[in-house]
Amino acid sequence: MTEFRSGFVALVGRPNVGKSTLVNRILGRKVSITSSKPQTTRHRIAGVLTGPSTQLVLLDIPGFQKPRDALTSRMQRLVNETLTEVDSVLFMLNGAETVGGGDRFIARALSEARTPVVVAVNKVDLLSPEQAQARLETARSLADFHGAHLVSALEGAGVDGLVAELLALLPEGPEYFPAGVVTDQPEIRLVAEFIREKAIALTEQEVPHALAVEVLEFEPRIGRELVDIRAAIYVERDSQKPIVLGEDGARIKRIGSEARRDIERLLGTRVFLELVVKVRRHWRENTRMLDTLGL
Ligand SMILES: Nc1nc2c(ncn2[C@@H]2O[C@H](COP(=O)(O)OP(=O)(O)OP(=O)(O)O)[C@@H](O)[C@H]2O)c(=O)[nH]1
Ligand SMILES: [Mg+2]
Repeated sequence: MTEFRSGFVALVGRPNVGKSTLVNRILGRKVSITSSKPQTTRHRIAGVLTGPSTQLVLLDIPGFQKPRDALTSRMQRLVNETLTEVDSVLFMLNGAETVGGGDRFIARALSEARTPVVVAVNKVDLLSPEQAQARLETARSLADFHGAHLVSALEGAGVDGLVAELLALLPEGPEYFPAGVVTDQPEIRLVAEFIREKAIALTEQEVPHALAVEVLEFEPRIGRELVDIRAAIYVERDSQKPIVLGEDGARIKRIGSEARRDIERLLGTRVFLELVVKVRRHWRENTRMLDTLGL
C-alpha cells in the first residue's frame, strides 16, 4: 500500500498579496473571504485538499504586520504561532508591486526557521512576461527557497504546478480531516464572514477595518427549505453607522442581498437574512468583544 502523506502549509505574506484568493482557487470553494483592502483575514482558516493518498491542509492567516491595537496584536500572534506549527510555508509576494522592506523582513524571519519554504509571486496576470521573470529572480534572491513559482490566484495560471510542489513536500502523516471536509470553519462563521466581505467591499477608507459581524440567530424553518438568519454588523463609531446603512438603507440592503446569494450557495437552501448595524465603541481594543467574536 502507498503511504498516506499529509501536512499543514501556512500561507505567509504581507496583507493583500492574495493568500485567501489562492486558498479558494486551490479548493475551488470560498472558505476565506477576500477584498481589495488590506487586513481582510483576521483568523486562521484551514482549507483542506484531500486526494487518494494525500491531504494538504492550507492555513490561511492574516497578513504579516506591525500590531497597532488589541485586534492586530492577536492577529500577528496567530501568525507567529502558526509558523511554529506547520510542515512547510508558502511565502507569497505581490508581483504587481516591487519587493519591499516588509517582504524582506518576512523572508529573513522564514529563513531563520527550519521549515521548508516555497515562494509564489502572485498576480502574474498583471505583468508582462519580462516583468514576471524579473520578479521571480528577485523573489529567488530573497532567501534559499525550496522552489519559486509565478502564479495568478485570480485566474489560475501556475497554480497546478505550485500545488504539485506542495504535495511533493508533504511528509508521511494521517488524514487530519475526514474525506469530504474542505474547511475547519463552522457554517455560522462562514456566514458571518460572507456578510463582512460584502460590507468591506461596499464601504471605503477606515470603515472596512472597523467592521465586525456576529450571527445572532440561525434557525432552519421546520419542514421548509429555508433558514432564518439574523446578524449584527458592528462599527466602532456613531458616524460609521449611517455609512453602513446608506441613504434610505440602500447600502445595507445591497450588503444583505449580495451576502445572501453566497450564503444560499453555501447552505444549499433559501435564506431569509436580516441585518442590523450596531455601534460597539473601540471594539478592536476590547478583549472581551474580541473573545466574543472568536478573534
Ligand atoms: N489581478 C490579480 N488580483 C489578485 C490576484 N490574487 C488576488 N488578487 C486580488 O488581490 C486582493 C487581495 O486578495 P486577498 O486574497 O484578499 O489577499 P490576502 O493576502 O488574503 O489579504 P489579507 O487577508 O488582508 O492578508 C483582492 O482584490 C484580490 O482579488 C491575482 O492573481 N491577480
Ligand atoms: Mg486574506
